[in-house]
Amino acid sequence: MLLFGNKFYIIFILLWIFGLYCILTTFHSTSNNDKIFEDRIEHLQNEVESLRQKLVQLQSENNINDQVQSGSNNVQCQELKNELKRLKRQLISKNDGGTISSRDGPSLEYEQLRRKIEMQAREISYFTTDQLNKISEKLSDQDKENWKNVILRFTDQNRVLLASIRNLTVVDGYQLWREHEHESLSKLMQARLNVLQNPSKSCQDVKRVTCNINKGCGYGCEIHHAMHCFHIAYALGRPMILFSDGWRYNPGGFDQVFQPLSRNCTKASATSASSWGNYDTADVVEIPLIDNIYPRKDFMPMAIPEDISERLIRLHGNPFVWFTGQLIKYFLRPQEWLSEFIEKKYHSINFQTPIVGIHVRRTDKVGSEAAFHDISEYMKHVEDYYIIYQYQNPNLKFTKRVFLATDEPSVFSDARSKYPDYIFYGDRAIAQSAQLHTRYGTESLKGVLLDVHFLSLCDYLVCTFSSQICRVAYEVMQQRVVDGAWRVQPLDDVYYFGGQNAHNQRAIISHKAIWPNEFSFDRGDIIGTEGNHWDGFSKGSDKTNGQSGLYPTYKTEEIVNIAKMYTYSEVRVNANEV
Ligand SMILES: Nc1nc2c(ncn2[C@@H]2O[C@H](COP(=O)(O)OP(=O)(O)OP(=O)(O)O)[C@@H](O)[C@H]2O)c(=O)[nH]1
Ligand SMILES: *[C@@H]1O[C@H](CO)[C@@H](O)[C@H](O)[C@H]1NC(C)=O
Ligand SMILES: *[C@@H]1O[C@H](CO)[C@@H](O)[C@H](O)[C@H]1NC(C)=O
Repeated sequence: MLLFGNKFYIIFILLWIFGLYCILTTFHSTSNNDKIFEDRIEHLQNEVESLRQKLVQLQSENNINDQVQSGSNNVQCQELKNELKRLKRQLISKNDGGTISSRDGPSLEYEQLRRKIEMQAREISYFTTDQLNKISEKLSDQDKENWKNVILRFTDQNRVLLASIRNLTVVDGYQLWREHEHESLSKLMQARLNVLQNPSKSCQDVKRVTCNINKGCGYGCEIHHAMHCFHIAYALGRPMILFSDGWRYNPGGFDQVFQPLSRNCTKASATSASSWGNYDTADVVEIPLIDNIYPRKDFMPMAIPEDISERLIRLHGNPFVWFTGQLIKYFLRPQEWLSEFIEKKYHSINFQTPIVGIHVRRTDKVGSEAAFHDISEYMKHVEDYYIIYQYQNPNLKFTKRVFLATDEPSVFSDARSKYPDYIFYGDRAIAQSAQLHTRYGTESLKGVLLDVHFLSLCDYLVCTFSSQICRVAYEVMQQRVVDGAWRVQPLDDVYYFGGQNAHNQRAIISHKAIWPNEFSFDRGDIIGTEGNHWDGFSKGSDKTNGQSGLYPTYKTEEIVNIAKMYTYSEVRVNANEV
C-alpha cells in the first residue's frame, strides 16, 4: 500500500514538472511585469530543485533500479533548470534596456554562439575536404586538374569564413571584459591554491592528502598524475604534500626545480597515510593513480567546480582545460635558476610572434600508442593558420615562424629542407637528449621544460593529443591566452585527461543514419564520445538508445561536467584589484 502511495507520488511530481514546463513556455509571449516574472522564475527554480530531490529520494526508497528511467528524469529536470536560467538572463538583459554594457561583458549565449560558429565552420571544412578528395581519387587525370581548383576554391573560401569569425572578438567590444575576467578568475584560483597549500592552522591540525610524483612514466605523464592529485586536493580543500625523492627527471627531487608547494605542509607532516577509501574521514590520505582509484567520484576530471562554473563556462570554450591550466600554474612555479635559464633562452633564440607550435612525437610512441604523422600533416594546418591570419590582418607583413618540439632529431632537417619559406625555432640537441637512453635525467628535463614552455607561448598548436606533452603545452597555453580553446589543431585524439570520467556530448539535432557505420539519434540524446576523425564524423555510443558507431560531429555539443567541490569561502579577492 505504501509502495503504491509512493509511485502515485512520483507520477504526481512528474505531472507537476510537466505543468511547470507548460507555464514556462507561455512566458515567452508575455511581457507585463518583468520583476514579478523574475521572482516567479526564481521560485520555480527552487521548486524544480526540491522536486528533483524528492524524486531522487523516492526512487531510492522504492528501489527503482530502472537506471535509464531515472536518468532521463534527471535530464528533464536539468533541461527545465537550464530553460529557467536562460529566461532569467533574458529578463535581466531586457531590464538593462536590451543592451548589455561592455562592462558587464557578453551574454553567455553570445559567447557560446561565437564558439559554436567556429566549430561548425571547421566541421564543414573537415567533412567537405575529405569528400572532395575522395571524389578526386576516382577522376581521370584531366578531370583531377579541374577538380583541384574546386578544392582550392572551397578551402580558401572556408579560410575567409574562419578569418571573419575570428575577427568577431576584435570588433564586438567585449575583449577588454574577457581579458579582465580572465585575470580576475586566475587571481581567484591562485589565491585559493595559495590558501589551500598554506593553511592558517598548523599542518598537523588540518586534513591533508599525499601524492608521489614517481609514476614511472614520461614528464607529461607524471605532471598529469600530480595534477590528478592536485585536482582532488582542490576539490576536498585538503592541502597536498608531494613526495618526489628519486624523481627520474631530477633525483634530488621536485623542489630543486620548482618552488615547494607549501611553506609549512611538508613531508614531515605526513609520515603515515590512510588509503583512498577513507578520504572522507582520515587525517592523511594517499592518492592512488587515477587508473585505479576506487571509489571514483564525480568531482574527478574532467569536472569543474560548481561555485565558479558559470564564470568558467562564459570565459572559456573548454573550462576544464582552463581550470587544469590554473592548477599547473601554481604547481609548476619555477625556482629562480629555472626562470633565469628560460628567460636567457627566450632572448638567445629571439622568440617572436606570430608563431605556430608543432610537437612531433616519434620514437617509442609510434606504432605502440600513436600512428606516424609526416611533417606535411602538421604543416598543412600551419599554412592554413597563417593564411587565415593574413586575411585577418591584410596589411601586416610578417615572417612565418614555427616552434618545433620533437623527440626525433631528424625532423629538424626534414622540416627545414621541405619548408624553406618558414623559420623553424627549436633545438636539435634537445631532441637528441629526449632519446630513450638519455630521456630520464636532469639535462633532458631542462630540454622538455623549454620545449613545453615555448610551445605554450605560441599563437596556435598543431600536435597529437595522444601525447601528454602536447596536452600539457595546451593547458599551460590557456594561462596566457584569453578564451583560447580554439587555438589548436589536434591530429589524432580530441583533448582528454587520462583516466577521466565519461566524456559526454549532447545531440542538439536529431539524426537519421545514412552513411555506413552511422547510428541514428534523437535531439537530447547523450553520446559518449571516443574521438573525432576530423572528417566530419566522430566515433562513440549513444547512451540513450544504446547504439554505437559513427555520428556527424556537427549535430552535437560538449557537456561540461560540473561538480560540487570545496568553495574556499575564506578567500576573498577584490574584483577591482586587477
Ligand atoms: N625535449 C623533448 N622531449 C620530448 C618531446 N616529446 C617527448 N619527449 C620526451 O618523451 C617523454 C614522453 O612522455 P610523456 O611526457 O608522458 O608524453 P607522451 O608523449 O604521452 O608519452 P608516453 O607517456 O610515454 O606515452 C617526455 O616526457 C620527454 O621526456 C619533445 O618534443 N621535446
Ligand atoms: C578582419 O579585421 C581587419 C581589421 O578590422 C580587417 O582589415 C580584415 O579585412 C578583416 N578580415 C575579414 C576576413 O573579415
Ligand atoms: C609551521 O610549522 C611549525 C612546526 O613545523 C609550527 O610550529 C608553526 O606553527 C607552523 N606555522 C603555521 C603558520 O602553521
